[in-house]
Amino acid sequence: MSKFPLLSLSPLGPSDIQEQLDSEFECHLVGRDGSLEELLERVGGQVTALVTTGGRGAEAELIERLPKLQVIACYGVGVDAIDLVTAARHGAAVTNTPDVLTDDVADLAVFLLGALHRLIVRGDSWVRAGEWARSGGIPLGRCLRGRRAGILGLGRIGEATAQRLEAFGMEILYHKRSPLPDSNWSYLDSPVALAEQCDDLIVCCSGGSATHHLVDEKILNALGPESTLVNIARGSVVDETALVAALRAGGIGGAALDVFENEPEVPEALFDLDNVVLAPHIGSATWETRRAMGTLVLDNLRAHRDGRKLLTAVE
Ligand code: 8YV
Repeated sequence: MSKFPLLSLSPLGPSDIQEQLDSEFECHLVGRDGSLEELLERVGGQVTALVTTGGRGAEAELIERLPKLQVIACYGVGVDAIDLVTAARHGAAVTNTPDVLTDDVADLAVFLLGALHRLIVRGDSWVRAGEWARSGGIPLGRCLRGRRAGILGLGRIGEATAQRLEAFGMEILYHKRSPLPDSNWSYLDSPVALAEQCDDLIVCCSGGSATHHLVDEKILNALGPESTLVNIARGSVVDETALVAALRAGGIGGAALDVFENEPEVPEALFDLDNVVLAPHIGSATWETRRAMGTLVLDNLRAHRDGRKLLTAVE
């Protein structure tokens, strides 16, 4: 069988997954095999598949330079950075990696919220700096038990996050397009109403134009100084300028963030705030999950190459 030429914008997770991709396909990897521009000039006219990540995506200009493109395989669940309209116009199918990362991303939401309220990061710095012995303990934290978690976007990741937080004794409130038919979780019919009612707003919705700056100054005001924000979804969902202003002015009580508007840039105005926990977009970043995501990318590419139905096509 002739090898299937593909352009990959990023290596796939654990190295054995990338080795598998290299052995089964004619993989042209940006960085390793040349710059994007060099590879586009060299093989852009032949490649039939593009491998990208949730963060990198594929813009219209790139898709348009791949005239034989048939499939875009995204190593990530979020496809908001892929120009789906242009892909469809070019007849290119898009696949992503849902389900396999749900648990890790939901776990991280809980860990971030716990780290924020129990002052884990602050305590770590305190110990390392010798302040425990010098100055005594750090201030008291807050327990999760009894707080109201507001889940903004109750899809797979939102639901898994809610289940975990419920196990910590939190009350679950949520907003999505329509309420769940049978649930003891409380439905709020707007993001503002959710922000007003909850203690911790957990952003779990998809990115993209429909949710761009959904969490704006109005929502942050509705949260108020006793409440916090956790974002494990996409940086674009939160108006970062408004968030920084609210945090600096004490307009909200704190934030734990895994995603940012212009990754890997993070506003320096957050660095000296004690009530902020920052993570470098690690929601799915475990060996186990990255292996499962890489395997799913491979399986989708194999299915396409062999003329079988794609496993996880984005509809
Ligand atoms: C990954 C993600 O960080 O799934 C997504 O949409 O943002 C993350 O899981 C990314 O796609 C892999 O680099």
